[in-house]
Amino acid sequence: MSKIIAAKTIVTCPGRNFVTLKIVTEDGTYGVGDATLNGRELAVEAYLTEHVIPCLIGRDAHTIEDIWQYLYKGAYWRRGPVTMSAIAAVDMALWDIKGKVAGLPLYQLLGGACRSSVMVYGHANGETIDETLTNAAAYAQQGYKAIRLQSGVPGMKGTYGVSKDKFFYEPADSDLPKETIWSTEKYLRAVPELFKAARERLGWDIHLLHDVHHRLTPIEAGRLGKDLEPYRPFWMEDCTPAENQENFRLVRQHTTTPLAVGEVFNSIWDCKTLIQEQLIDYIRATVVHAGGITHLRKIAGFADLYNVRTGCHGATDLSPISMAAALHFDLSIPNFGIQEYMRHTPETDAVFPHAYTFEDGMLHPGEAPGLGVDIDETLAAGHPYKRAYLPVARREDGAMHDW
Ligand code: CS2
Ligand code: MG
Repeated sequence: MSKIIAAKTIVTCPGRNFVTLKIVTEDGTYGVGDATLNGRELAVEAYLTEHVIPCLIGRDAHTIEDIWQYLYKGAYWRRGPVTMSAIAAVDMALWDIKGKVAGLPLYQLLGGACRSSVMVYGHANGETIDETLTNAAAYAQQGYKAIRLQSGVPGMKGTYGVSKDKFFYEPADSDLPKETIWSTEKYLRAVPELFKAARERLGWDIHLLHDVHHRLTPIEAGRLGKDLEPYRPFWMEDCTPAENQENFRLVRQHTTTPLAVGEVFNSIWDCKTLIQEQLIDYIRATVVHAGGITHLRKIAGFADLYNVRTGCHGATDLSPISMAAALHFDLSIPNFGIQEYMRHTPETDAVFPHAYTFEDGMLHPGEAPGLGVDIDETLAAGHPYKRAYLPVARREDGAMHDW
């Protein structure tokens, strides 16, 4: 028994907003969990403070599965990004505590390492194909084995994935949602050109990825997948919205390009059909938005039965706590595929000191007990919350489109 005696949230904005949960037990051990939901941060913060923390006090921090079930079933209102991010934060913090008490890095508690380190992909983007590929070549130079390519589309302003600051892409950059313009036709012409040029310039010994960000209909996605086949992409991500999982049947009928989806999923129910019917190759559900390590392990176990591998979301709006949790998880499961790794800014790294390290295109969570990541509360207090929104997209006739 290790009784929970206190818990609190910490909201900080070292360049972007992060919400952290800290749980303390009677012997003074504490654990940290990420509760960041981009653009809706304070909803999760309030959910934790008002509705979860009071229920945690006095419980045994070691009963991770029971607390998970208590928060999930006990809420009555199941699933959804706010609830599942709050549960995830508790779950991460409790695994952190268990690791610290055991004196073991979390991956050891999850069954031990299945691989020596975790292959990650970086983000190369630019206004033009040339600029994108110059950035991609720089990633390759740093040892990256996999790179995501996003490039500006001629005739379209503000394409998804193209940043002002090339090194640290941060889409949530305005006080109110910024409006961008979208043209499916222009986009569908541009992406195959990008991949053709990429293979000519970067060769074939590097994995290339692309994120469609839910912008296409299933048949348009099928066409893009087919057009990209000659360049052998590692995956085509979020090619069409997945609320209707059957959408992917149509995409699958038309292309052999591997499909990845799931960064906005909250639970195993969001991907049950996708996995069971083998409509996807990579599931991108992630620790913070899909109910924590406890639930993500269930998703991965289910996916393994159907030859679906993982490719956890790892954008900068997931704090280093989520990154650490993802790395322990990635190291320990048999059907790991790839891990997204968008580097955090030095300000964020200073607020969240961490044990994970990058070498030669691979990440390792390190050997510190628990998650191996902490929060410097004094530094965090120096960066107060600042409202920030993701952009929205409109078609050329003004109608709303998926951003
Ligand atoms: C993206 C994200 O990393 C990705 O694949 O789709 O940048 C996404 O836009 C943000 O995480 C949204 O919060
Ligand atoms: Mg994405």
